[in-house]
Amino acid sequence: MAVYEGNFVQTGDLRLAIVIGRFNDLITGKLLEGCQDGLKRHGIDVSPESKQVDYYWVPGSFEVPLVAHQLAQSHRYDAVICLGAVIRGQTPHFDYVAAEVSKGIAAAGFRTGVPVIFGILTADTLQQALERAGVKSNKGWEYAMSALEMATLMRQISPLLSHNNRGSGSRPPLPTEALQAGVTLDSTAY
Ligand code: INI
Repeated sequence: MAVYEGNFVQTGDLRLAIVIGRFNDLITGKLLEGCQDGLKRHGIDVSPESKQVDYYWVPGSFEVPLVAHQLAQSHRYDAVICLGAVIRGQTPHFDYVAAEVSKGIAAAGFRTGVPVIFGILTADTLQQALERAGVKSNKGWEYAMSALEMATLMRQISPLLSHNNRGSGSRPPLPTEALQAGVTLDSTAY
């Protein structure tokens, strides 16, 4: 049996992209700060001179998936972190923006095989958003941790995949279920 899981320590050579929506930048700026804080404390250089992290600003959450998809498709990055804030009440099209951005971010990950982290804060009010963006806790930190965990996990999974068959000999490709979180693999079978 083999158990695969990501970690927060093998971060030295990870490359990350962060896509940030300017809309509601009072909130997204705070999410970015929390995200950078989490990355920095786990060994990632987040400075302006960084060769590990690149930042991409877009007008709003709706534009995030397109850029995230392009960046993931470039395979320059081990993970793409998407940051945005969609607040109900500020717009009648809250539901449209929220639905499209969540579907788009999920699609970007599925289509490219690169972890694309859903760091879009949805809230009913500005107050609620503020509380999750630094006043009580900062969700940006959690998004950073998800990126590190997924990036380090995918580095372990990648050599096992049939299209990237380094070192797996004549063993059959992994079943799709094996790529789901929490599944343990029988290493004698694969
Ligand atoms: N963009 C957001 O990131 N959050 C919102 O709450 C929001 N609202 O409320 O409208 C929002 N709208 C802008 C949208 O993301 C696009 O940038 C815009 O529609 C242009 O395509």
